[in-house]
Amino acid sequence: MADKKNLLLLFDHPTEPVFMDKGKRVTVFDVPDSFLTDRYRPISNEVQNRVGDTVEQRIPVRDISIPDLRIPMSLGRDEQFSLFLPKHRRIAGRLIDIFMNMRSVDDLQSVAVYARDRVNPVLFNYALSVALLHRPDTQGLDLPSFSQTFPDRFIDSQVIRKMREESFVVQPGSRMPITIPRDYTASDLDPEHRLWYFREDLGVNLHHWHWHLVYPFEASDRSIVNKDRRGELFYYMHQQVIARYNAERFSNNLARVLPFNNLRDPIAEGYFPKMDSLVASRAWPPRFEGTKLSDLNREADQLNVEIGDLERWRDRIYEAIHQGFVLDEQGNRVALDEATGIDTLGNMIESSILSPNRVLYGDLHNNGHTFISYAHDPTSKHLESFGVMGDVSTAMRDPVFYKWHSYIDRIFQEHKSRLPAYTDTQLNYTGVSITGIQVATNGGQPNMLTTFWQQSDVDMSRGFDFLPRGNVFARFSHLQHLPFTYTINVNNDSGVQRFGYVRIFMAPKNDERGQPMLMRDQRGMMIELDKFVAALNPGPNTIRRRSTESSVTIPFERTFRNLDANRPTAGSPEELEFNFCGCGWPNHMLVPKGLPEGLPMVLFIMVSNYENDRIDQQLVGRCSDAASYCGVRDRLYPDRQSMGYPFDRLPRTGVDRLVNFLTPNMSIVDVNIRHENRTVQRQN
Ligand code: CUO
Repeated sequence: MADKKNLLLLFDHPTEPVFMDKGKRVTVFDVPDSFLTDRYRPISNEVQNRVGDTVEQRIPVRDISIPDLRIPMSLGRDEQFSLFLPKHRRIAGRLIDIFMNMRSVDDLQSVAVYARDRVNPVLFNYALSVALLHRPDTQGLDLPSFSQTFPDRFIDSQVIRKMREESFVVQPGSRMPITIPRDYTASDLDPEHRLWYFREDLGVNLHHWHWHLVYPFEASDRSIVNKDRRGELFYYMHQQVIARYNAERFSNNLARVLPFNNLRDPIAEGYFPKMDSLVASRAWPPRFEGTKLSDLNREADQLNVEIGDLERWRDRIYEAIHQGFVLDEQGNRVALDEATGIDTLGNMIESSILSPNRVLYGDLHNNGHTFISYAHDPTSKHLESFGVMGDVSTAMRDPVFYKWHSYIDRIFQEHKSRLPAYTDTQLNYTGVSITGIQVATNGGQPNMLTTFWQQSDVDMSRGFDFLPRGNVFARFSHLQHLPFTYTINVNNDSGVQRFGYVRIFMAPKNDERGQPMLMRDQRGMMIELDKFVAALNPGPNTIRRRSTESSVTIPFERTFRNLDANRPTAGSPEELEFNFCGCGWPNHMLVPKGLPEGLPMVLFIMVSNYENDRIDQQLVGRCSDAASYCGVRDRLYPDRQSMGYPFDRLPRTGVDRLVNFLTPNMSIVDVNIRHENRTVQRQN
């Protein structure tokens, strides 16, 4: 029987023919001759034995009759694949179905080997990833990081060239890491470029790609899409990205991002990605400053959408929000209520196939990505493909991503602002009060956080095709912070043991003009840092929690998942933990950069009554440690409150400042984030 782990080798060297050697142990698939493509079939002997004696492992591939692949093959091998294009989604859906429906791992392996050299490599990677994440017989597999398979989507093309040279000329043991320059996409003439370290961070982009992989918006098997509160999670994860981005803007003396709320306005910001697509062998197109959107009419992509369509969808969405209900396809009213309204809107605005009515409310957010990504060639006159906004692995690089998503968030907030405010009673936890909170780095001053730069090396060799084997490392600079610990003093006067859900957020203290923020502004800038359950014994309790335990983040090693090293022992509980997914905000980006002189922030901690919040379910054997933005695989979102609680709604009347919002089970403290402009090398 085929070993499911071998399927992962099919991700290696995505544009090389399938019979070429794979993996760190030289492994080849014994491909039936009839599976080879026309170029290689006549010389099968020659090509299949090209690695010769060095082969350490041969994987037999059964010759089965292959399902009809015409639809997946209708996308060219060297075209750019994008999930935002309906045509490509249909094609992907078909391939996912084929992979999902194979009866056994053996058959899946055969069809995947056959398909690999015939379908578009990015489409192949996506469809196989979705299938491996969702098939019951391929659970526990650890998908390779997308940045290692397609490094061209994450790093400068000049670096790629240097890495090729290094792998070609130098033996594996003597290769040096190639440094990705810190400032390669623009100069300081562009103020937006100050945010390069956020927008172009490998971990941030990997998180976003992974999130969309775990929460696809379309699949013919509805259960793949229909996950617990996925619409709400779409809203919340992206809302948090904007909140984080704005804190980074404050860390660079820039004002909050302005939403792209008039689709006919020119987009002030330009973006020149300086990346080449490995699959298309073309540069990712840039967008010049002041580019305007145009109606799209791209025959080959089956795209014919007008800006007017987007505006109509937007108006209908606003109308639904103001009326408090949406109309489903049968004309029934579906209430946008406190419990499920945001989830409905999330699916409707994104949109996913769970949208109550795609004819009426359209496909606003996805089309925004598409319009922006084709702004340079809306009619395909120049045969150009989409820009970085057209793909989830690259979209966050572009400043316009944040403008678009701020706008999308504004629509969600329109709904949230119409919900009743949480009352004192709802917010309070009778008998439980916080008497003090503090945050400190090891041996550091209380309530002072420190950030700096770090250089880390990531092995990119899986994605380097047609080159000698062996590791080849990219060295990149990223933000980092000193780890810290929260100390929370909580009194439990109830006389019995209770449980609290500890919710930790942070937001800038002042606005861009240096004025203390109003609660209604500040709540939108609250960054979730952590959420966890704590047992509260009668009397005083001291809770300590480390920043590395955050429910928002995953550790560096998991973001970059080096599958060969750092792997927990097979079968151990740690391995099960390791296996879930690379979804999770990268821990190195937990804390905003801050300013050299310190960025004043306010830390907020609330202990809510866990009895009201708890979801009873078993979490054993599933990675659930980055649940805040990613949920828990095959489980319910582990919090009964709305995502972003208690800041997801406007404060009750009379509360204009955060300090007036506090009930006894909440506390705030001023925190300063100081940035030290120094670079340390990560010790691997
Ligand atoms: Cu994640 Cu617009 O949804 O990028």
